[in-house]
Amino acid sequence: MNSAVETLKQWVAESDNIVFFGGAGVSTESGIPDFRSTDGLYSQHYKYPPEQILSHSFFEAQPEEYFRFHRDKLVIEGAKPNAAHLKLAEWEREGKLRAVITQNIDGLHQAAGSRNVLELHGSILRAYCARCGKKHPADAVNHGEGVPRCSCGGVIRPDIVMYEEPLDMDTMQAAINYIRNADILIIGGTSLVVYPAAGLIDYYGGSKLVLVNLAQTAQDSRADLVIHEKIGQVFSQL
Ligand code: CNA
Repeated sequence: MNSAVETLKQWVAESDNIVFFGGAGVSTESGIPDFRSTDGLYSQHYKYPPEQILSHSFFEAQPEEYFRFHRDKLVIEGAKPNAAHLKLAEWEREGKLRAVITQNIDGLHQAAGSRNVLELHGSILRAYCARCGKKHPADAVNHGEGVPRCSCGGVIRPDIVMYEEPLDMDTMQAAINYIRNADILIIGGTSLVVYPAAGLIDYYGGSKLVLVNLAQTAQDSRADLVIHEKIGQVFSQL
């Protein structure tokens, strides 16, 4: 175990107020591609960049293309929580971790047993009618062909926050409160470039800011501990 991981282990052992804030890199070891890694969705040369397809205006203008991408790239059959998801759930059960704040939409934290999960960008495991708001099983969105329709004629959409759409303010405020009051803030698997979520780091005022990310981020210099390794591999040592 290297000395940074050793230090993190020590900090975790002493704390009962850990908050975790993560992104797509938390799930790559579960087989779900992120956006910005070399084998991430940006490098896969889809017809349009992911941020364009996952935008509200694109969804409205070209729903067929949206659903093709959604089913092809966002829904990964059989993906299971990895060591990072499992460790976070364990810390919560032990009373050490207060909240998981995630930009992910894959539901893997809950699958691992985490209960207090703040999903900033929603979840592909929920769906609703874009016209009448009726809730629908996510299956219609995640599987099958073409554009799924509600009995009212509206399009059934995933309960995710698309680009150009606002984040839920209550979820954002709750995330801010957890981060403001955290003893240790561990940020993992996120490039910290997608706002407003990336701005959450500004609310942490403590002295144990930990970044666990494969690639460097623009925020590395602010952290008290930086680990450029795979998060599942790191967390399996904690
Ligand atoms: P991103 O911009 O793709 O950045 C991911 C970061 O994680 C990169 O800096 C990588 O270096 C790093 N990384 C990749 N694998 C690992 C690993 N095993 N261990 C540690 N670090 C790793 O993704 P962000 O989350 O920062 O961007 C925000 C978007 C991506 C959010 O809106 C997400 O909803 C969206 N997204 C989510 C998923 C998902 O739900 N699993 C998948 C793809 C994209």
